[in-house]
Amino acid sequence: MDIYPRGYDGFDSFPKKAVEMPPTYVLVIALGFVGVAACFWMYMGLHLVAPVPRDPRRSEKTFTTILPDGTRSEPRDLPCWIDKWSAEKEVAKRKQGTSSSTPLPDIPIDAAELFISVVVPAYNEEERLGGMLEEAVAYLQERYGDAHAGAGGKYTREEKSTGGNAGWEILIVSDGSTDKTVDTALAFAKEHQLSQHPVPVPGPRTPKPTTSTHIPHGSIRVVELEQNRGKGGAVTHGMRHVRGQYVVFADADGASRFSDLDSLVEGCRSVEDKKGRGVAIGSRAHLVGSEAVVKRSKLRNFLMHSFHLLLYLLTPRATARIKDTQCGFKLFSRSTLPFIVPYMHSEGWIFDVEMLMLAESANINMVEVAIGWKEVMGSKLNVMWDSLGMAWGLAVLRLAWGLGVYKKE
Ligand SMILES: Nc1nc2c(ncn2[C@@H]2O[C@H](COP(=O)(O)OP(=O)(O)O)[C@@H](O)[C@H]2O)c(=O)[nH]1
Ligand SMILES: [Mg+2]
Repeated sequence: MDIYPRGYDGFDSFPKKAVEMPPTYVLVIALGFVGVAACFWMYMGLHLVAPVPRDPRRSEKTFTTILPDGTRSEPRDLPCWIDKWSAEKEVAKRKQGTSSSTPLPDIPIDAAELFISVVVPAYNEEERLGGMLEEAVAYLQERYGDAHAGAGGKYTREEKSTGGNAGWEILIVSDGSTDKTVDTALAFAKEHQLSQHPVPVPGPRTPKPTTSTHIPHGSIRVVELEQNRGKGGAVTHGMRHVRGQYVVFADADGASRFSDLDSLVEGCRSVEDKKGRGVAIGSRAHLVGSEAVVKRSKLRNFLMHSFHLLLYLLTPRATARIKDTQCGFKLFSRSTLPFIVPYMHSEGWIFDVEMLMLAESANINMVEVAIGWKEVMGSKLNVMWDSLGMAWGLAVLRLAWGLGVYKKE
């Protein structure tokens, strides 16, 4: 059937009327306005979506440990280098006045009290934490010795100068855990402090351990965040309260081979600048193609490669060159901390990238060190959602840096 009225012969039969275009300069001005408005709203929107870490609550600035008689301590004030440092910085700023454009001089932080601090972010880790701690304390005690006695371990005695610091501490930051993570940590500390031959706890690398390590009292401290913040929030909180000359963070599941810690310390020392600043990044890049990585789901590997591409495109040069930014085993020398920790924003999985970008922006040398790794059952990472979250987090982070929403002040 013919559905068009008689006489219709296509568009050409419509009356032709010339549409009058506005002059080019009007178009350019209008486009300019749209561009400026878009930037303005993006900038305002960024302020809304860019994470701003909340201040620590009173109880989060305390820790619990096991006393020499085996009882659980009352919450005690957690030593905190950053509070004193921030106050001194404020005073220096005021003295200098707002009009001065000369950069503030570096303000040093409290001196180290021991050789190494291990920060362990732990979110509902009652199952996995014990095995990780078993492996960690065996290594720490043997290598770095007893902080109380001032007696060093093998590393301190035989190998390198440690600036007079011996000993170690573990700071477990329970990230709003709702299971028995805290009790597990303190029960482990009690058993390993009181008994000369504690009952060993199986871990990912030693499913049937035969020996265990007696540890000095107070070397394991537990801090509890009132609400879950995410791995980045937990690690940053821990790093604000460390006493070590070196600081490493490690996952609670024991996925990284703890005995690779010395390689991180050595790696860091090899790149430290005159101010003693350096970062050593545990890396699993050499394992790509190996069983550990191939065993992961195809989706996880695909997302990993996409994330690498995004990182390469979005991050500045030195950070983009790091092959494995996400490894949960990174070490910082103490004098590096005030260039990174006070300026952290990311609460979730993308925090590693922010740490590296901050190090890069302060011209701190970074080195990647190959470490052993074992996928451990029970990961709470949701591959799909957390990957999307990381991509979003990275974009927000990059924009917030680029547009001056995040400042180093
Ligand atoms: N999933 C998760 N892990 C957290 C959180 N806060 C701290 N963590 C710790 O982050 C570390 C890595 O977590 P894991 O689930 O093993 O992730 P994966 O190794 O990337 O698969 C562990 O020590 C967790 O306990 C959180 O909010 N969610
Ligand atoms: Mg893990």
